[in-house]
Amino acid sequence: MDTILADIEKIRAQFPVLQQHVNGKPLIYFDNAATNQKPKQVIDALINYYQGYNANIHRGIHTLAEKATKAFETTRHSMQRFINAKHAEEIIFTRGVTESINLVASSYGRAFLNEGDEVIISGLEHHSNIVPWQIICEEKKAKLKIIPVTEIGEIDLNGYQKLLSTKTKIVATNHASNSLGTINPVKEIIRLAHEVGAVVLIDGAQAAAHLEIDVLSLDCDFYCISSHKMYGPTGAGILYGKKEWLEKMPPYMGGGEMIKDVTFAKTTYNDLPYKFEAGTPNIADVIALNEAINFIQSISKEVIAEHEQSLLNYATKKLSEIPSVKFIGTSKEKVAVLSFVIEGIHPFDVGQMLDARGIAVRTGHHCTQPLMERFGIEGTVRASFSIYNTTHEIDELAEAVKRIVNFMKP
Ligand code: 7TS
Repeated sequence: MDTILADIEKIRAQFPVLQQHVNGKPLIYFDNAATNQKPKQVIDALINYYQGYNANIHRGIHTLAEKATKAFETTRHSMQRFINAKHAEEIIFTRGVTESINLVASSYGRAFLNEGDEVIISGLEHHSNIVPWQIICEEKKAKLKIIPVTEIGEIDLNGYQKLLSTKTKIVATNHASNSLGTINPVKEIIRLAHEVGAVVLIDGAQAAAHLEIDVLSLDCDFYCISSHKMYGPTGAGILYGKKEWLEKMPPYMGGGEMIKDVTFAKTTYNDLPYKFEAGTPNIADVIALNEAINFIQSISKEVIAEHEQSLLNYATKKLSEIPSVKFIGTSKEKVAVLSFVIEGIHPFDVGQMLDARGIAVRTGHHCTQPLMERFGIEGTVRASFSIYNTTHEIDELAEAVKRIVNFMKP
């Protein structure tokens, strides 16, 4: 069942970037896990802000400043509903997932990590959910432990349970893997971490546009989202944090907006969420993010997931018919990411040859070098699908891969 098919041309028409040829061929955009394309309503929101009411927020009393502030805060409330957070002040605007994770590692880590404590991450993580923990663990003399990954690219839950102990202070993992697509059993991961008193951060970069997110039901302590992976602009994102933690955490950056009162002797900090929003934020992009949420909700996550799953199944079937293609990551529960290698051909060469036919994929380690090492490879070719992709485009990909295989045959 794929409800969207009847309307696919209407959906595609909303994305101006798709209406072009690349290297003489109609663009086929399969690099959605890196960043997905923006519907016209998001682009219009950016233009409307800059042309109509560009002003700094929260400080001015003039009309434009009030209008901009209202639009900015509207996104906070939309995001609260989008992820089912209890309070709007639990939504902190950041530049994206990378900054959100760094904020927690630095602020929570500085306040609550001690020598000998342990932080657990999984072997499936993006470098953004590895390096910030390495930095704070080194500083605090804490230990970083890694949950093993199984042969099909899933988190090994038994291995995870063996790592958990009263020394565990933080568990951080992604909701879905950017390299393999694996959807992780985050609810179970969170429940088990809470049993030993650890807090849990979920990197939702690859979930926000594809999966229902309900932070109350998940009961995660922190959840991170990047706007640009959910049809919104680059340079914006959120950190969701439970109020009880955010209130106890020290500021991440100092500056304007995050203070109540400053003297040279002592500064008092602002209330949530502003305590974590120092300086002029990314006003335009946060305002336009609201339109990305509206776009997703106008279709519904359920219908989006249904379409993307049918594309994933179709692509898996088509590419599995090509003998030298080997999939990396074959979990049953996946978002629409298909990673593969072709025997004897470097992923980079495959990417270049696909680009020559107007097909955009990502090749390489996808910022998950330890995961690539786990599979004994340097990288993969990754095709990731979105609401505007079609089975016809997948036929083109399969045809192109077949040609590459034949062309490169020794
Ligand atoms: N975590 C995951 C799971 C990701 O996929 C990414 C970006 C990040 C964190 C970092 O997000 P950012 O918005 O702060 O950059 N992933 C990718 C990718 O797969 N290809 O390009 C960027």
